[in-house]
Amino acid sequence: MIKVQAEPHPFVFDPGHVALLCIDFQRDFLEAGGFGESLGNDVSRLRSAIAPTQAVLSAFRERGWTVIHTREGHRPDLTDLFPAKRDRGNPSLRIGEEGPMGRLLVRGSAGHEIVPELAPQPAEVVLDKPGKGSFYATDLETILRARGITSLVVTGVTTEVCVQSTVREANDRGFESLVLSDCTGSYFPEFHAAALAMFAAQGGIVGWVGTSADLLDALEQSSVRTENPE
Ligand code: C5J
Repeated sequence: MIKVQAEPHPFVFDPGHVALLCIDFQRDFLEAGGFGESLGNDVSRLRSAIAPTQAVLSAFRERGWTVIHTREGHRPDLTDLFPAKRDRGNPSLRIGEEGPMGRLLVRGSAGHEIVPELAPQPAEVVLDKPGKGSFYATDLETILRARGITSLVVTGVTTEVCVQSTVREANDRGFESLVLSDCTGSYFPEFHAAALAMFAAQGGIVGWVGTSADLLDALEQSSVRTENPE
């Protein structure tokens, strides 16, 4: 078992049953001209999550552990887009309209792709979802159960929308989630802080919150123990 410093108490997981979730690191949310910017957001605020997530991704890849990337987006004919989602707010461009990176939040558009820094490798699962939560209208639960996954390390954007929905959905399905504070990000620093506080409050009512440094430290120590058994 591997033990990681976290709030509200250490996160303990079995390395044979863990997956890394990288939620919606898409150009549409992180780059200028995408869906995030169409809503009036400063997209540069999400970029601090990229470098620490790269380090965690590398650690999972080196160990051959499951990595799952999600992407929020819709079919090109928009048959899976509810009017309630399409018509919400007052964006400069709506979902499905043509922007500088192609049609906003539409599968196959350049903006729908994951940023190159965190691009999936061929063996990794890439899961397209029409909603905010990663379990809604996807086969994520089937994939996790088929692989015997019980613990999730969660990274992604945005903390209080797709990350929060996913971690709550995971919790209700019996998965244990460690959300990495520096590998998640929001256009609103106060929402980022509040969402993280909510996960770990009340004894970890939704999950655990930690840092990439503490996770990587725990992984390193467990490798040393495995290489030099006492
Ligand atoms: C949003 C997401 N914020 N991935 N999506 O609309 O968090």
